[in-house]
Amino acid sequence: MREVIEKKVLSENDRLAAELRQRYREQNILCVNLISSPGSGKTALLERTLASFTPAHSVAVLTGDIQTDNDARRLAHYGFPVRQIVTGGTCHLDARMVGRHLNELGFRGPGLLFVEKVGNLVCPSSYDLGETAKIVLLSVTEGEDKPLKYPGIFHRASLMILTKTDLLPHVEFNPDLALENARKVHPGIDYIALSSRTGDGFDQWLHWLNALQHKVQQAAAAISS
Ligand SMILES: Nc1nc2c(ncn2[C@@H]2O[C@H](COP(=O)(O)OP(=O)(O)OP(=O)(O)O)[C@@H](O)[C@H]2O)c(=O)[nH]1
Ligand SMILES: [Mg+2]
Repeated sequence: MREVIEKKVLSENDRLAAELRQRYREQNILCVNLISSPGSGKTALLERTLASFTPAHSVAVLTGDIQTDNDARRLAHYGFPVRQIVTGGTCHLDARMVGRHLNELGFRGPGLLFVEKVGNLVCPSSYDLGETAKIVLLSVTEGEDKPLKYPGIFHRASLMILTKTDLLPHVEFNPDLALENARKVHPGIDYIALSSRTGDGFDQWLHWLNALQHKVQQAAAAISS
């Protein structure tokens, strides 16, 4: 019985996610989702990323949490539209929540939409939100085995970001082994190591985002021509 209900909920979510995907395509929005365990540095990555943009950038953020609007308050300092989605206990965002908050935010493309998911490596990976790309963050304090323990999200993500690399001298963590484990699960996954504290690796991250945005724009131009 529980399985039947779960399947129904997921198929309704898939329908709404398809609507979001269509909307992103029509409005030329690049939507990237950030997924990680609690505290791996999703909001810190967004803070430094937003700080690197000029006011002319078309960018918005939806950030999910079970409780509090702490992350939205942190991100609002950079002058771009930001909205907190408080799930009130649910461990993931679903497509309905994203659609509703996107309407309230009033963000229209073309542009870049970041969605920070509720900190969790399990539940968020099953919910399609219509995004262009999923990005999984792993911090150097979490252990190299996480891609093997939580393969679902590493399998679905286009990019793995190793975060908090400034802490590497203080922890026992082997980045090569973490990447090797991620590529056992998903051989084609892209990889960037960075620190939101020092900014190391940010050039590579911003370049990755630009390249993806360019690819999406070219695909949209090819469809409309
Ligand atoms: N040293 C160091 N600390 C970091 C870095 N990035 C984030 N932190 C710290 O790690 C803690 C958690 O960072 P957040 O950005 O809030 O992590 P999060 O993934 O958004 O957390 P949730 O939204 O609660 O899941 C904070 O104390 C940050 O200051 C980093 O690159 N280096
Ligand atoms: Mg956060």
